[in-house]
Amino acid sequence: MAAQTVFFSTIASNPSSARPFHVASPLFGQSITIGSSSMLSLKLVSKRAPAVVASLKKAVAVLKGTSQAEGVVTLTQDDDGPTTVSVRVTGLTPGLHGFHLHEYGDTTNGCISTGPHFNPNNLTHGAPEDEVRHAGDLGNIVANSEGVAEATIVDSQIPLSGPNSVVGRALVVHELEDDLGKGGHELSLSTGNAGGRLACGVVGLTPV
Ligand SMILES: [Cu+2]
Ligand SMILES: [Zn+2]
Repeated sequence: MAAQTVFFSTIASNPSSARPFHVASPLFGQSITIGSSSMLSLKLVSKRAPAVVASLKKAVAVLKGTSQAEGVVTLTQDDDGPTTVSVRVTGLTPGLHGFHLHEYGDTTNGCISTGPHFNPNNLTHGAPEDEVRHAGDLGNIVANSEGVAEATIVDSQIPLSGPNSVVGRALVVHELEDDLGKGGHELSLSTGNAGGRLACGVVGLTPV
C-alpha cells in the first residue's frame, strides 16, 4: 500500500506536477519568449546602432554650366555635426573662384535661376569664418595651373536636414574671386563681387 500510495502519489504528483508544469510551461515559454524577445530587442538595438551611424547623410551636386568649368561636389554630414564638402572642379582659370551655396535648386534659366546666396538668417555677405555671413558663403576655391580646384570645406551652416537643409539648393562656382564682403565694391556685401556663374549643380541626396 505504501508503495501503491507512493505509486499513486507519484502518478498523482505526475499529472498534478504535469499540470502546473504545463501551466508553467507557457510561463516558461513566455519567459523564454521574453528572453528571446529581449535578445531580439538586443539584436534590434544592435541593428539600430548602425542605424544611428546610418544617420550619416550624403549628398552630391554635379556642377555644369555654359563655360568649360564642371565638377562634382559631395557633401556628408554625421548627425547634427558640421557638413564636409569635397570639391573637385575642372576647366577653371588658375586662381581663386567664389564658391557658394545658392538659395534655389532651380537651373531653368541656367545658374542665374539659383537665386542669391542661401541666407536664412538675413545677414550680409562674408567669409566662411565670419559670424556675419550668408549660410551659403563658402569662400573661394583655388584652381591650379591646370585649372583644377580641389578643396575640402567643413562648415556648420549648410546641414543636409532640418529647417536650414541645403538639399534641393544649388552650389555655384564663380568667374572671379569672392572678396568675402571686404572689397568695398557695391556688390561686396551681397555677392562678394565674384562675377559670373561658371557652373552650378543642385544638391541631391545620394546613398551613403
Ligand atoms: Cu555664388
Ligand atoms: Zn554670400
